[in-house]
Amino acid sequence: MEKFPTTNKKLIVWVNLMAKLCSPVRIVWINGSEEQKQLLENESVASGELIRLNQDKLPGCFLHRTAHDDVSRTEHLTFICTKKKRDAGPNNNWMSPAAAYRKAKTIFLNAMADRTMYVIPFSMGPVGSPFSKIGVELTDSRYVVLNMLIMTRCGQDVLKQLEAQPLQAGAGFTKCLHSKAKLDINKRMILHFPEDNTIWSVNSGYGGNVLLGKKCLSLRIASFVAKKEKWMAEHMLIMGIEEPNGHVEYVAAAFPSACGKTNLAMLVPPEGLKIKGYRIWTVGDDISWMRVDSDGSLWAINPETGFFGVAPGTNLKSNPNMMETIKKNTIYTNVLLKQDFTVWWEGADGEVPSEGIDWKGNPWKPNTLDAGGKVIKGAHANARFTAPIVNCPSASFRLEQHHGVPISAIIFGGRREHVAPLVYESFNWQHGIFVAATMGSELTAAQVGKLGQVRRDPMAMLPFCGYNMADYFKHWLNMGKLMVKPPKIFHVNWFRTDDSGGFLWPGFCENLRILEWILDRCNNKVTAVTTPIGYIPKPSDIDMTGITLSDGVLEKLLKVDKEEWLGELKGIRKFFADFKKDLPKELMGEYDALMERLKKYE
Ligand code: GTP
Ligand code: SPV
Ligand code: MN
Repeated sequence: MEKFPTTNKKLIVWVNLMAKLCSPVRIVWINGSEEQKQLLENESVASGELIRLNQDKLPGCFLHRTAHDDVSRTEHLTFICTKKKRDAGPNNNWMSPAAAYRKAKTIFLNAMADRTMYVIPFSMGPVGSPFSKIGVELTDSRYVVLNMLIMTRCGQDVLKQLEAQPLQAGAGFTKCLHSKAKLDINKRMILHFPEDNTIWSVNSGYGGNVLLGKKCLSLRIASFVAKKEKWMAEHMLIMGIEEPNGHVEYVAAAFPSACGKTNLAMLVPPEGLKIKGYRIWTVGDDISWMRVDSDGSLWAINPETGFFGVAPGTNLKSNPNMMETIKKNTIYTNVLLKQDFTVWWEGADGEVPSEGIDWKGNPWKPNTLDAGGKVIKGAHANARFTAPIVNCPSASFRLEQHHGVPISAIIFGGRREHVAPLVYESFNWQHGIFVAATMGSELTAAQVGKLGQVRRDPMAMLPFCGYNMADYFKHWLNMGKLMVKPPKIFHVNWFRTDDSGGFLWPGFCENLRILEWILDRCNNKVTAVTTPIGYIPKPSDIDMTGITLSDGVLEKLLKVDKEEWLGELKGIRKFFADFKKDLPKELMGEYDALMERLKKYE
């Protein structure tokens, strides 16, 4: 056994205790060195966990395939384990901590008997920033280690920071235990113990379930901590929009999984707007930690250092910056392997390959049907890549700044064929929280469930809020009171369809036109039309230089339909009812006011 490279007693005791439970053959501490990373890559290739891709075309890149039933987050197997069931809320699956530990211990027992246990000290946020939190993940998966090395700041610097931390509230580390065990879906559990600052995940090897710094720590545990410490942990991208005069305004945007955060965060200005000289700076594509700084504004950091992005649909047209980002030092998961050891997915650039090895590891040819008559996909719909932010041509120059960036606007959005207009602005902070708390979206391949079904996904946090969402709404209301000038709150929908199901809005880079209106509103440069649901743009205030939509399409995109919204209110009422008397009265007040405004609307 290697000597432990730390003097932190709590850490030493805990690692020993977990090792006793899982019985690994050895313990290896991740130090963050290039040398150790290469060793792990070589071992992974030898064991078959990774396939080394064509090093001329994709230097430093690898392919990984998960188990066939382990391809997206399993929300039904994800639990918040608090002493009181009420504290987990109707938005979470709940287990008592005692029952959860007891059950999980039987699964973790000797789970690493023939394996190495890796100890990954990691920092979410720049090491030493007042925003940052430290975690330590124990895992028996090299794939997890190599992904964590891309997604977080790992290694010796973090251990040093942990040792230097004074014994203050908020210090310490999140104890994260992961084992692939037998990848048995029937014994898969993703357990969060916010009261113990602990996460246990077992029998999965899929990203969101096992890269414990990501959704588990940075959202579920962090949201719980953030409420206590008066800050916010959100499922949001952060981007800077450099205006023609060189001034950069930052916005944060929350869309549910696979609804366009990554694409928006790194968009390239469209032809028609290029002449204005806009430039986009990517701060983050998935998670935002925000706090009120001494100036009374809301400041945000991205706690991660990498992207874990959806592959299908990513191409030079939809996301040229990402195509550049994933050319090197990238781990691809569940994509198609081409004959020349490069990769492909549905919606990639160029021609469909004539053959390859599909995400399940089977020989593949286009348009082959499965037993049920469905076309066999080369890549899984939730195939992903893990790539370092620093590879991204639009990576913000403020990524390492300890205080982050100031946020001018918060944008919420969902995937809605109908009802929600292209963009609208809330009347004020409280109304904005109502808009966010009631947002709906159609399910995607990022979660296990029925595709296309609309579900309420408040703030895009339904799967990630680590406590009772009624208390989360209260926390949002309270945060507004701490700010001198809270950001304006908007809602967008890129996914409205026409009668034949086609998207009405071209989306992707064209979304900058909507961001432009949003910033104009923040800077009081344009007036707007008042509707019952909020302010919408006058069509003439959206700069459409360079694109033409058919007559009436923009009006259709911006339409607020009274009957549709009255229907929407029914769904909202049903959703609110789940929170019983815990729901903040302000939200019911907003509901009633919207109802009144709609009744009067023609
Ligand atoms: P997570 O990583 O799961 O949190 O998702 P994300 O929100 O980052 O999603 P991502 O940007 O990867 O979006 C994935 C899907 O949204 C792909 O199918 C894209 O093609 C689609 N998409 C993104 N932006 C747009 C848009 O403006 N219009 C349309 N129609 N589709 C979009
Ligand atoms: C999401 O599903 O929202 C993701 C991917 O960002 S995962 O990390 O797997 O949760
Ligand atoms: Mn996400």
